[in-house]
Amino acid sequence: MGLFKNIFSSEKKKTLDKGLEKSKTSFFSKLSKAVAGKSKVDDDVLDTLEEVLVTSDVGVKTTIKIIDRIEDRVARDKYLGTEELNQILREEIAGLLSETNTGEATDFEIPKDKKPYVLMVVGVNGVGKTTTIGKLAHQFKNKGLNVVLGAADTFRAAAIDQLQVWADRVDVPIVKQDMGSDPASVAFDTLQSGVSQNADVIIIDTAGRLHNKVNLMNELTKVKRVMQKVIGDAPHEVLLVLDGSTGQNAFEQAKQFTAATEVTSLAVTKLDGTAKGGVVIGISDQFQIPVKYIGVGEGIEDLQVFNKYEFVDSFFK
Ligand SMILES: Nc1nc2c(ncn2[C@@H]2O[C@H](COP(=O)(O)OP(=O)(O)O)[C@@H](O)[C@H]2O)c(=O)[nH]1
Ligand SMILES: [Mg+2]
Repeated sequence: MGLFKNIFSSEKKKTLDKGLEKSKTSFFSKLSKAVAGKSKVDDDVLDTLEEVLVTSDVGVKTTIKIIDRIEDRVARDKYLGTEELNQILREEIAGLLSETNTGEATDFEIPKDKKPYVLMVVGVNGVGKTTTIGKLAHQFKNKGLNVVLGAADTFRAAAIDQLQVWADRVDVPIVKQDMGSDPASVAFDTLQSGVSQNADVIIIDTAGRLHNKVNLMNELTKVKRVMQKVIGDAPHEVLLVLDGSTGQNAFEQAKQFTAATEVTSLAVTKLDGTAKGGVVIGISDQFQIPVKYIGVGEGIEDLQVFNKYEFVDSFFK
């Protein structure tokens, strides 16, 4: 068992390393420039370091915390090379994230007394909701759980088709209606179907146009209310999906969504192929809601449970 676990985690780590390559390269080259020709940590180096973190999408508040920690730790005017500075950064950021009260990385735990367990997925259009649902369904299925998908993004026909493609790929049932039908009605049908099939997990896809509009939030509230007619305490999880490649924009969306609707966990997607991976560090530090998953590719296996330490380790290698 131990051996398999190690093989699996090293595969996982490789995908993560590869996914974060762009963020890393960009960060490292900025960091190297910041300390090039410097022989000690002076105000100038700290200012530049601050700039490097902010431009790597870590966010201003988290950056200030990191700089404070480094100031406390490193004696002023001490000589430090890029490697050493990087090592200190890694330790301080890992330390900072370990103090957030969102706990250790875990999968969604499906409690035995919540059957079916209802997971509602929300987020702005294009962030990766449907893809993340497909990947999650695959993971649940691999654990031997019966999954039912609900196509409550009825805004575009393509959105329904896309969830159907994932349902076929993963080989799980899907409940859908025509484009333009009431999302709450689809959610209702899905929960009824899930109950009658004795499903373990139900995942509801939702539309995500215009997160800053009151009607989207009203629609989500209505979807929830209607689901509760079938399962009183549904949804058990509301997963907000954020597109990591949009950097600070993802941060803004997290702020707006969590203010407007109850979100219980976060997923940050598209960390592969972007230099903005630092945003996960800021989000993880600033929100009380745990980042549960990260998307590191378009493939079915490219969704990882977010582990703060692994992430920092990959980012600052
Ligand atoms: N590279 C990459 N692409 C992703 C990831 N997650 C989703 N995508 C792509 O992002 C696009 C939008 O995803 P989709 O699931 O349709 O977003 P939705 O509108 O929120 O449902 C699709 O082309 C996906 O393949 C990821 O982790 N990495
Ligand atoms: Mg979609």
